[in-house]
Formats: sequence, structure tokens, C-alpha cells
Amino acid sequence: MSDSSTQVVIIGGGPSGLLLSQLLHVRGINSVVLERKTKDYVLSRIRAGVLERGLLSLMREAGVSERMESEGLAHDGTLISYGDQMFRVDFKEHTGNSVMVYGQTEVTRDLYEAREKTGGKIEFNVEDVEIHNAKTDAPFVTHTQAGISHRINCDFVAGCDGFHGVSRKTIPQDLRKEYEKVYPFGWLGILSATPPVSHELIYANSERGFALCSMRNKNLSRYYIQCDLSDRPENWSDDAFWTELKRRLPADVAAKMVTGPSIEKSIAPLRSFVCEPMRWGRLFLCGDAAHIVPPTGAKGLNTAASDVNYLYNGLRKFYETGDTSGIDNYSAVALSRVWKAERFSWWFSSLMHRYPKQSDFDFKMQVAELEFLRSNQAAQQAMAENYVGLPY
Ligand code: RFL
Ligand code: PHB
Repeated sequence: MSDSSTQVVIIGGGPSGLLLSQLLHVRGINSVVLERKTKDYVLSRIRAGVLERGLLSLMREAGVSERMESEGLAHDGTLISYGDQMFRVDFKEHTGNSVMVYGQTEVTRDLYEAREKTGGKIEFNVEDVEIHNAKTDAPFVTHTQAGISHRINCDFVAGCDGFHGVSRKTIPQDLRKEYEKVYPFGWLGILSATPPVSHELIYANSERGFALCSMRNKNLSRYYIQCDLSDRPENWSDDAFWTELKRRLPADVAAKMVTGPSIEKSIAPLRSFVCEPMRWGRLFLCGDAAHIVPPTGAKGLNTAASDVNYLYNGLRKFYETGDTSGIDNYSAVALSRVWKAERFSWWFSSLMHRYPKQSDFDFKMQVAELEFLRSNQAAQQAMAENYVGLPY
């Protein structure tokens, strides 16, 4: 068994773990990141595309914002359609802020590059990760890599290992409460090397189900349609996808859609999930390890980043002054913002999708709420404030 030490062991080399590791590095705090997969595998996952200003400022603080500032697309608003109607919610006018379209893959790539340049320790292909003594002042993490056992002694453990990771399950079952809602549909998404149909995102509520027109850059589009949970990507030819997408959009938008072969096609289920608390002794959960939102509203990655912000500042305060208030309050402060992101994502999902047993009355309620949002400035402001991201 090899033995080593660091200040913080970070489990998971996704965006939460990498961002935390880079931010701690900037403040002279050492960490080791343990990632179950390879770097190429992590970078092949196509996920979020819209970044809130809080994540942008964390990337600046971490010294990894250069490419995002030059290649990212600032969006001052979004379009919402229902039937043949379409209206715009102006983020800039209502909040003074905008969001940035820049893919999670690019964020992760920039973070890996920065960690490599600054000598960050990231172990890939690790197996059998276990957290020990989390309730003491001397926790340690064991894992195996290429058949060799390792032990890392540390001050703190950050569980950034996503929904299926080991960190959350380390908290004894009788001490954690999990809240969950599973939605009766999924999103079928494609990536295509075609110019986006609109320079702002379009969220569409249609009788045939939800659709979303998004993008990664001026020549790379990301489109989604609501699908059945039993659907498989291989059952959807590119032609069938484009035909169905166009049927869910206003006619003038569908008419100008540029189609092409898909580069990626996948289905994601939709889930709301929160684990309380987000701390057990010296173990702290961050991001998808502690909570999941349905993607309507693009809050997954952004909520992960707000956790990282609270944990990073708590650890920094502890190492710089010995003050434990930031880490002591971590779970309560992080959860207070998490629940607001959960509410927004649940509300926006409920407003925009077709539900299997939806009655005519339920449908009318959606339309009435969309009409209200279209015509009421206060409602648009509330939506804009949530979309650009509530303050940390
Ligand atoms: P991640 O990205 O899941 O990273 C966790 C990392 O931990 C590793 N891991 C382990 N490592 C060591 N030992 C173990 N036992 C481990 N178990 C797991 C994993 O390999 C992985 O590298 O979590 P993180 O960092 O908290 O980041 C969260 C975001 O990735 C997530 O919130 C968003 O991507 C959610 N999400 C989306 N969010 C949006 O805002 N917009 C989207 O369009 C969007 N699309 C998506 C998504 C999530 C998806 N998932 C999870 C299935 C689409 C999909 C398909
Ligand atoms: C995306 O571009 O992948 C995306 C954008 C907005 C969302 C969800 C996903 O609400």
C-alpha cells in the first residue's frame, strides 16, 4: 500500500472537482483529484451549455476564463414559444446581467489544462474509492489504481463524484434524507455542425412535447426534444429527429432550420433530487453528488459551481485564519440556494412539457401561465433573475 498526504482529497474529476481543485491551488491549498474514468472519457460527455455569471467569476478567479471570454457567446435573453406564439424574456433589461453560452466540455478542458500547467495532481482510472474516518480530524481515502492500493491522508474530503459516486453513500443512511421526483419523460439530444436556427435559445412548449434549440458556437447546434423514457437513440434516425423538432417549433422558425448529420445523439432522463445534509464531519458533497435538477433552465452545472464557491471560501477561511464558520455553515448555505434552483427547474419543466396523463385543464393552465409570462413584466423579471442565477 502506498501512503501519501494532501490537504484536500477531491473525489471526481468532473467540473465541480476540477474547479474546486484549481481554486484551492490559486490560494496555495493542495489537493489530489481521484477520477474513475480517463480524461478523454470525461471530455467526451456532452452536457450543459449555459453558464451563469457566478460560474464566470469563479472561472476568472481560478485563472481559466481566457478562452471562455473570447469564444463564449453572451446571451442577453431567451425566446419562449407555445403554439405559434413566441416571446422574448430580456435578461439584461430585467437584471442587468446576461448568461454565457460555452459548453461544459470546454469548461472542463480549460480546467484540465490549467491543472496540468500548474502541476495539479489528478489520478485517473482509480477504483474502489473509500472514505474513512470522516467524523474525525484525520480522515483518509483509499483506492486502487492498476492493481496497486493507495492511501491518502488529508484534512478534508470533497465528494464531487456525481450522482452515482461513492461519497453521498458514505453518509450513514439514517443521517441523510433524500428528496426525489422522477419525471415521466426524457430528452433526446443531438449535436450537429450546423448554424443555430436562432442566435438566442428557444424553449418550446408544443402539443407534441417540449423542444429546445441551443448551441455551442456559431457552427455547432444542440437541439433537444422531449421523448418517452422507453425511447432509444438508435430508434431515431437523424431525419426523424429533424422532422419532429420542426413540428414542435413555430412555422417561421422551422422553415429556416438548417439540418445536417448528428455528431452525437443521446437520451437523458429527467430527475429532481436533493440529499440533506451536504456535510458529514470532514466530508463535503458538491454538485451532482448532492443534487440533480431537470435540465430545463440549465441549472445543473451552475448549481454545482455555487456549491464549489461556498466550499472553496469556507476552506480558504479555515486555512487562512483558522475560522471554521464557512465550513460549519456549508451545508445550510449551499442547500438554501440549491432548493431555489430546484424550484426554478421544476417550475420551468412543469410549464414546458407534455405529461402522459395531462388533462385539457392542465394544458389550459400551462397556456394561461405562458400568456401571463408573455404579458407581465414582474413575471418576466422573476424568470430572468432565476435564469441568470441568484446571487451567491
Ligand atoms: P459530474 O460531471 O457527474 O462529474 C463527476 C465525476 O466523478 C467521477 N466519479 C468518480 N470518481 C472516482 N471514484 C468514484 N467512485 C466516482 N464516481 C464518479 C465521474 O466519472 C465524473 O467524472 O458531476 P459534477 O462535477 O458535480 O458536475 C455536474 C454537472 O456535470 C451536471 O450538473 C450537468 O452536466 C447536468 N446536466 C446538464 N446540466 C445543465 O445545466 N444543462 C444540460 O444540458 C445538462 N445536460 C446533464 C446533462 C447531466 C447529464 N447526466 C448526469 C447524465 C446531460 C446528462 C446526460
Ligand atoms: C444545452 O445547450 O445543452 C442546454 C441549454 C439550456 C438548457 C439545457 C441544455 O436549459
